[in-house]
Amino acid sequence: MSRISIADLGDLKGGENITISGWAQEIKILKSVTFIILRDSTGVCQVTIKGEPNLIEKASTLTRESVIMITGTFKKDGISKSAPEIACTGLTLLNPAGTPLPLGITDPVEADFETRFNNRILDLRKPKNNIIFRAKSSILWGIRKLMTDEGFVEVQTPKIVSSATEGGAEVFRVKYHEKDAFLNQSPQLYKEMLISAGIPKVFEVGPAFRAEEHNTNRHLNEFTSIDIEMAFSNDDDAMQMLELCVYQGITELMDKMGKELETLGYKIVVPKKPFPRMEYTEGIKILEENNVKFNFGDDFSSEHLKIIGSKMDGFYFITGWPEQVRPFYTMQRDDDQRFTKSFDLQYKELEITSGAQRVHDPNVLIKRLKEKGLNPENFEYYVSAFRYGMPPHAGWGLGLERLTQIALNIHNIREVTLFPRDRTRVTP
Ligand code: AMO
Repeated sequence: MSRISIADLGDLKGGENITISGWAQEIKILKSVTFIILRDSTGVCQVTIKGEPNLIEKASTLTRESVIMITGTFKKDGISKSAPEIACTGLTLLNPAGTPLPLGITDPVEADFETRFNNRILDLRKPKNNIIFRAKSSILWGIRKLMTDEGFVEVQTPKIVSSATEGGAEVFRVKYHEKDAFLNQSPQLYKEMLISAGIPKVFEVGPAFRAEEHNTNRHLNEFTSIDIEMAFSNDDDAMQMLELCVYQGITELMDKMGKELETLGYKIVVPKKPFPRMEYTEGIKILEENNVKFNFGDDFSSEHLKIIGSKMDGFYFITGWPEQVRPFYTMQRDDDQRFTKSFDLQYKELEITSGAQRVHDPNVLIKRLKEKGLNPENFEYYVSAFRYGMPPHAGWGLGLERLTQIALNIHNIREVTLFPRDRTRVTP
């Protein structure tokens, strides 16, 4: 079936015979003329049927959102000002849509959230929602390109694992033959092990699972984690690579889709590098200046981060986190062990990345595991990778959904997730 897209019509001179397929968005039967508004993933066009009783008959039985194929002549200067026009000579119904539609694609009043996400495939047909996933793909492509150019190897690590990495309570347990296993919260341990395996720069884009009970606009139970790990590197090297990644991802989006996104109401702003850096202790000072009581060693809550973030413009790092709030694999500062060589990348109150230089001495790692109340025996497969020559290394994990949220200025993380998994939703 030879087929062109609606966007391709812009390249035609007029008068060509064409075949085009898509969804019948609207059908209007008037006295002297019948119109079908046809939509595909690239736009809408107007199909005009005049004086062809057979075609008018077929059009009159069409239901909205049926899939059709139109043959006809492209009219350069048709009557429609807003959409390209095709004078129809043939109409084939490829698959009818049932009625009533649970949700209208062009209805001016937005359906409620539950209806939208219960009928997500229809919700995704709306151009403003559909474009989000091309944008997400474009951001990821920008990052993938950069990482590959920088010599990183893209890897795939297990998602069914035997130990939790980021906190025991937030892990999904799965039955694995005779044993219990977990869904991976992060590729953390495996990406570090690969440094010892002689792959000095690794990156991975994959699902991460968190059994968090939160019901917020920034938490999912399954999200896409972009992870990197670099050998012979410290926290500063990792931060510089992160800055570059965020910049490249958003630049790719701007270059490829900036104009198109703007027509749908999204405004893309490419961030300026370098991103400002603030120490954890400076964050505490800001809170105290705002009369907020805060105990050293606590994590900042989203309310705290709202206050701190209001002082910052765009992306910024918070560095030098106390060891209490960072995982066992995080390296402590040489000069003051209360602090770690770690960082978060923030955008206002939203955390989009955590990273650090890691412990590379197996004895320190075992000590840190114990201090965090974890049993080193459960991590032996990981610790053993440190026993035979593990280089110093650093890396980070970046949430692709949160980065997409920020790039498009979208409030709820579910909007940038095709089929979100949250506290109450596991279908569709
Ligand atoms: P962390 O647990 O901070 O660090 O996660 C890294 C980034 O992943 C995203 N993220 C989430 N996105 C949506 N829903 C969630 N429930 C969720 N949880 C986390 C955020 C966050 O900044 N192993 C470390 C990374 C490292 O040090 O390399 C880790 O996973 O954007």
